[in-house]
Amino acid sequence: MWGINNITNIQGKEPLVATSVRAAQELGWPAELPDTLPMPLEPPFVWNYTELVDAPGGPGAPIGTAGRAVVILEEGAVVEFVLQNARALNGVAEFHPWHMHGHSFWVVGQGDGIYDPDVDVDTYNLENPVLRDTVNLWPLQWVAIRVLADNPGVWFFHCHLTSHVLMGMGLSMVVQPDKLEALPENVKYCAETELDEGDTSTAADVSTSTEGGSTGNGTGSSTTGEGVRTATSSADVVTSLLESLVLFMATITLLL
Ligand SMILES: [Cu+2]
Repeated sequence: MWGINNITNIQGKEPLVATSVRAAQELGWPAELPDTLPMPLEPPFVWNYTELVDAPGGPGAPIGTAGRAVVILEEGAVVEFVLQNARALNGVAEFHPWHMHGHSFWVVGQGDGIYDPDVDVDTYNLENPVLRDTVNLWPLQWVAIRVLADNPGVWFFHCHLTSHVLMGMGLSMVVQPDKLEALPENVKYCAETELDEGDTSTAADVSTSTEGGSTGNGTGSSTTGEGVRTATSSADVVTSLLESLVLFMATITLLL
């Protein structure tokens, strides 16, 4: 399994967007989301990420929890993620193409070794950073991105290697779900979704019948986002931070 700040992301029984909309409607926003693990702002355990976990100073063993990893955001928040590649337990450092749904982000920094905010922030490109929805986290490197959370919904941010995402390398950004439309009544628990008695409709029928229906902009995992912003506005957003969330990522594999 992979861990991000010691959390292995696993899918819950209920779609996270349903959990989020209900909590936002009942409790207001921001709200605590049931059955989720909020991502800590910094790694709970710090060691030399370019060395094995059992190297001197390391934790000595894989540590962590598993659940629905979330970052709870208000619309308009400017967020900085620092992704730190860490050597896996088998000694290999892999690369990870991290992809964000719902938003594009600016790649403001990238470097070798272990991220050091006292040094590396000064190397950021805040003048004309590239705008992307995927960035490679190379072996034993770090990368810093900034994103304007301006698209209400539940958006997966994850390594795009299929085996890695299935092994838990991802998190969900939950952005202002109180602004979503109510979900359709037939959004059920994932494990309980089934045809109603007497429902003989085919998949094609379902596709046709739902076409044109509006389910809000956060009910799926659309990769289309809301389009690309211009470089002119990127500089404005990148340099005029209203709120900055620094998030480290530490990756761990469990030996099977
Ligand atoms: Cu990966």
